[in-house]
Amino acid sequence: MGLELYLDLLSQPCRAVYIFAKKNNIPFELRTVELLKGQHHSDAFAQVNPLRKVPALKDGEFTLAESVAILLYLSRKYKAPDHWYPEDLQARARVDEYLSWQHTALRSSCTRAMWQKMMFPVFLGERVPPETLASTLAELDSCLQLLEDKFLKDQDFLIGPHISVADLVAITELMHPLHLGPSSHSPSAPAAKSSKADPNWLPGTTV
Ligand SMILES: N[C@@H](CCC(=O)N[C@@H](CS)C(=O)NCC(=O)O)C(=O)O
Repeated sequence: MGLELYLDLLSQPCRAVYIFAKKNNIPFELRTVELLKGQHHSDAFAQVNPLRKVPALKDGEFTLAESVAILLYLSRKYKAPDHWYPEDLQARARVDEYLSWQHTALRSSCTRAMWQKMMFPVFLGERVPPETLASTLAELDSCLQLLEDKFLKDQDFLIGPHISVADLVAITELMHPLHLGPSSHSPSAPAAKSSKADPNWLPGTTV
């Protein structure tokens, strides 16, 4: 059996892995794991990823969890063009810096905003206190400001003039707040730059 990717495209890190594999013509079998049906808790999936989260990868007998590890594995194994994960020591360190930062910063802010603005009220019928939501959105705003000030600056992409895995990880996270409506700090700068300024851009359509 060749490469298998266990994904649910509702998930941001799964979309980053999916776009990367598609864009780089990496042959894989898509194994859909429907989170909303709880399929990630099945015993069969636990054999692939005992952490019971998507994305996950199986390559022969080798299994791997964590989107960043999966992206880097694919990039190395399939020798993706250099700009995705540059060989240059300092350029690579910049990508690593972003990938390390985003877990506890942009990813957690975007996820919290999505749950409080959409998942709790719309799917679970639970009201989120306005002050809780306001504080979450303020935190998201300051995170977006850091994203611009520290990483994007006046560049086209997070690491410079070319797209890297950092941009994929960022844009798939940013799609959530973009679809939740405007915020006082527009996340459109990095998203727009990486998406050629089309607010309707969806991954997979233009990359
Ligand atoms: N750090 C992990 C996060 C993976 C993750 O949180 N996946 C979510 C979907 S976005 C999941 O599988 N959630 C199921 C659960 O927590 O029960 C990564 O980057 O791959």
